[in-house]
Amino acid sequence: MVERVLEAVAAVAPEVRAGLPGRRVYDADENPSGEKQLAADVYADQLFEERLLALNAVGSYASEERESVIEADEGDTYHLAVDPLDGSSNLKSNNAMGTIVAVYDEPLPARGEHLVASAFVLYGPITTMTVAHDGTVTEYVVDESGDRTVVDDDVTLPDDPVVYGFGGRVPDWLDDFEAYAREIEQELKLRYGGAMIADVNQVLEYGGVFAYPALDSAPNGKLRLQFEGNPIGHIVETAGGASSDGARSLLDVEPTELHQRVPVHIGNTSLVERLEDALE
Ligand code: P6P
Repeated sequence: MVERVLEAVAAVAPEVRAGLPGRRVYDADENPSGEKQLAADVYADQLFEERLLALNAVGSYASEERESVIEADEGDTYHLAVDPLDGSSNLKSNNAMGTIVAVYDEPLPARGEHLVASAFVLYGPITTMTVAHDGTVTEYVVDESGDRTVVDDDVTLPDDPVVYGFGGRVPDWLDDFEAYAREIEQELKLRYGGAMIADVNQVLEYGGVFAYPALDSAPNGKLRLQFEGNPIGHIVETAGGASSDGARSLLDVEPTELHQRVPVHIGNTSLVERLEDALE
């Protein structure tokens, strides 16, 4: 049944991509996290809500762009948390961005261990979709009709890390994180583009570490547990890597409210373990 959800996400992706060029302006509203909304954010959110809530197995739809969960008239198997256009601020600079879909089997907010599947669509030079389900990560190319073709049926982090990307402003980093960052920047190549999905995909492809850490100005970081931390942690851990809020797997973080933020660190297990040691 989860395949129906994934098919629907792939089917919407080309429409989202086609709708981007005319929607690079900011709407009047802000999202529940207090971030300005692009017309593209609202458009993508409406498309995904319409198509996903229409599926019998979907019991509810939650979005980074909306204050509360939308209950389906019927269906109660899956509860979706969607970031319709992650990194949409990259639209104005014509850089990559993505969609994240988390499929939980419990009402939201839910722990990451209740993820049945996690997926992201990357709107890069090519539209790809990466899915963690049943212990495997699969990468697809999505064509203009929304059909998927497998390009990697067992995505696994390379053993030798190559890239790193750390969010937040350096003066805002906590001292222990900064010390870790100073070590990593001597060892790896900087790859940070301002859209989590594109940066995480660099880590999946080349090996390394991505983090949006706790900051002096934001002790819980910037990224949202339900919509970003859990699904990306699920994908990276399924691909043989690790995730952490600084102390534990993101999938073990106790959910308290729908839009709660969490420090996010993902990548090769050795690099994530070094980070946790540095933050102890
Ligand atoms: P900054 C995009 O707004 C996002 O939520 C993530 O996709 C990305 O990793 C992060 O925020 C970028 O934040 O502070 O670098 O603009």
